[in-house]
Amino acid sequence: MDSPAPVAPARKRLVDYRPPDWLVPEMALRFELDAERTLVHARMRVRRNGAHASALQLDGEELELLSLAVNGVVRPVNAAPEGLVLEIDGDEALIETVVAIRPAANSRLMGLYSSGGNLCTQCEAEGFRRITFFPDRPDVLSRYQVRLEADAARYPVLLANGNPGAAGALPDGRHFAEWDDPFPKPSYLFALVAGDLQALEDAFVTLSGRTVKLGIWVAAADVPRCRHAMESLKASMAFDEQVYGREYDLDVFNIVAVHDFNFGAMENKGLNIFNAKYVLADPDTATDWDYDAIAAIVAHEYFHNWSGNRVTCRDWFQLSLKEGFTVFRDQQFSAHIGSAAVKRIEGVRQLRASQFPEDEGPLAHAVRPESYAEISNFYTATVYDKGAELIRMMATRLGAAKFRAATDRYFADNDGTAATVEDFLAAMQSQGLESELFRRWYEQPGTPRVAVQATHADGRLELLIRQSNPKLPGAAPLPIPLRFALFAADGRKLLERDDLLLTDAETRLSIEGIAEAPILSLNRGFAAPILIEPAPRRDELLVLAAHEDDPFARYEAVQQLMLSALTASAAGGVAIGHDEVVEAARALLAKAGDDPAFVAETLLLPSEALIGDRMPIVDPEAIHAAREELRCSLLSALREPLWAAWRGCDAPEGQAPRAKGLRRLKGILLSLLLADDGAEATAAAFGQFSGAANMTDRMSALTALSHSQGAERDDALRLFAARYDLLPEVLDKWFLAQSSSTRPDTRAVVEALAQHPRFDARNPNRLRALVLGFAMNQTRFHDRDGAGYALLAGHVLTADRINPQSAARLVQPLARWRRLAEPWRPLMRAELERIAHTPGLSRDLTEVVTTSLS
Ligand code: 0A1
Ligand code: ZN
Repeated sequence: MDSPAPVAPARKRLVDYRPPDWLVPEMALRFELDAERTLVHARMRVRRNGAHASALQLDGEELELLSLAVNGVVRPVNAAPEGLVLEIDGDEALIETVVAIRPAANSRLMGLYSSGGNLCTQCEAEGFRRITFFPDRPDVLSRYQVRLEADAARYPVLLANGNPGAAGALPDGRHFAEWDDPFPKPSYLFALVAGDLQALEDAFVTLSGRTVKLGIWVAAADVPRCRHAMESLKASMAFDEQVYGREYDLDVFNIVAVHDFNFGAMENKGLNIFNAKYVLADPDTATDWDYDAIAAIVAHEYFHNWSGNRVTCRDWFQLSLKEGFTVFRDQQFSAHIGSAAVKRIEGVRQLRASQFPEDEGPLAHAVRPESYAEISNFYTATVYDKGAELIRMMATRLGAAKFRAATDRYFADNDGTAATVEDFLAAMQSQGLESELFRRWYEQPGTPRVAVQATHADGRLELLIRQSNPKLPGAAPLPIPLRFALFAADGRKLLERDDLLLTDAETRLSIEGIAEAPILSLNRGFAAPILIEPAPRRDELLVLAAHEDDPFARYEAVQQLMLSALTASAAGGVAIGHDEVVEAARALLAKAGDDPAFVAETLLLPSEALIGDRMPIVDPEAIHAAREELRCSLLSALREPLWAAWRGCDAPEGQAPRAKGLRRLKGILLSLLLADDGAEATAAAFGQFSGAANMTDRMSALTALSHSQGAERDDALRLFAARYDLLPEVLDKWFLAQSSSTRPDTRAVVEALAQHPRFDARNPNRLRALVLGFAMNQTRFHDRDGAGYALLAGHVLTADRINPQSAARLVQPLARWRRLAEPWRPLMRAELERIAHTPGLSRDLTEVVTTSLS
């Protein structure tokens, strides 16, 4: 090794939280905008917070300090690289600074940066310190007044938070615009945008009759592709009024789409900034999945106006206070505008695909972590999605009316403040929730296991229910709402219970009047984010698959049948349980026309990653072989019904739920029809591709073809690239289709695509499509010689010099080395070590790598 092992970076701890020494009630900012060198003039009124003699500490990063004055008295400019420390006499002061920053050179996409010729900002979590000196922490709330000045031709549109004020011309072809935000906010919610943009405009009249002007700002050519985002915004505003009593509070609400963005979108007060992928849509360029994601993310950012902005977080350990709650709110919205059952199935699939593995691996952390080195690494599935599951459990336990009363209380008690998880729990407790118990969920990492032993005799069923958490043996038991039902062997439902709350490590239940030994259906509706052990037997699952009336539980029964066949086959090398899966699939196909969306979700085989998660040691080759074998069994047993169902999937255009369900089913059937890469299916896929009237059908055909050896595959890829060359978010689909291919040449293709003129390692979307797409490709990432891991490690190291947040996310597939079988395990570990021993790594990447190796 060429350098010593890296030292884990210093960590901040929740227990060390102290209120800020100084507050900043008012902040006035003037920007002289320029891509190369922007000048930021800040005037802030600071006030001592309590009786103490501490200096005023201002954070700053990559700022060139040009001048500094305290109460009008100029001070020498000798800023430390990490900020300024100012001794202040008296309890109040006026601090004036001028700094220079370099947006065009900002490849981290944090602070003020340039994207596609426009200027924009990203301040969450700690980006504001890259714009000006400030106590950059969420419990310092200020009233902002902002003046933007820029070249009028290059940046005709100037936007910031709050309501618009004066605007006009300046000498030398420049102009200005002023913005005033009456709501005190933390610095992470600050935003500005300057660019050559046009808006799709609309208006919304609030519950109390105020008219809000809405604008979605994009390049002129993209304006027609903003309609769906606008409809989603208006629907979100109405939903938050109806379901939560929350009204919008400014005169304007603006959204801006940018092509270079680290995450999905950002809830800056009155000026949301979005990754363009989650704004732009029309039937020719966006799949139904894209449409749904846009609606969900527009809603998510809008809902933050209350859960996040009006009530913000005291410190970053409380991140899930705003994120878990807001994800739950956007999930409710998606269920409301689509099919609740299908949304729940999709939500659980996502939770199991990203959060469960996180909770089992070295990067596991509590929903409210106790420490972090780099907060950007904690925008995780655990904080977001498990956090949402915790809110869901509380909402279910209280029931809709009390949950609403509790959220009203939370908003009323904490409006205009920076709150904690305890504040939320207190509001829930006011309506009767067992908040002291639920708090444990925020503190314990790991997915709880619930094991149920049933004994039946003399008409009585005895259940012994045990909970455990392998991450934290002996931890205090969690409150687990366990919804369950009992079924007879002939499918009759014998009993249903929705109100059971497990509070102990062991719970005994005795149920009288059960004539025969029943089949248990546990965790219906996935009411709790837990693993049930053991799964029911295959004969029991067939009964549940046919007779459960809870749609999630019915879905789950089929998935369990598949998983039990797949894990057994992968471990034993012989096909096991295929007949039951075929039987369940045949029954589903027979009912495909009734509920195509449900049938689609249920027919979809568990991913190779999920199969691996259910096995003690992961052998990627055995898992791939087992899954392919099951696909082929399904195809050979059900060839005719599959073809018939695929032909029956023609859907009307548009976003009606049934049409979307039919298209989803069509895509899943097509991929099954291609299980043996037969000529007839390949031709059919190409036919679907070239005849498609929408992106959903086109993309499902391209994805199915991407694995094929047929000549149609290359033709389809070529046609797609030619058609969408100039639309970056669409071209990402083309990169992803190739990096996710199961073909043996995929690694070579990915290496070639990294040299493609349209590949750009500085663009997070493109990097994800090509490199993360490949790293998630369980079939091709795990080469026996470790070349796939080396490829990823190379991109991680390059990315780290450009954008540490990107690098820290890209490296995470390597964190799973411990669970892999030989020969993969040491090869993956070696690549992590290679990264770890590279000098000059960012704090972001160092934290992930050292935690993964420890
Ligand atoms: N609060 C945003 C997530 C977000 C976090 C950090 C970002 O920049 C590095 C951007 C967005 C949300 O939950 O949508
Ligand atoms: Zn959020």
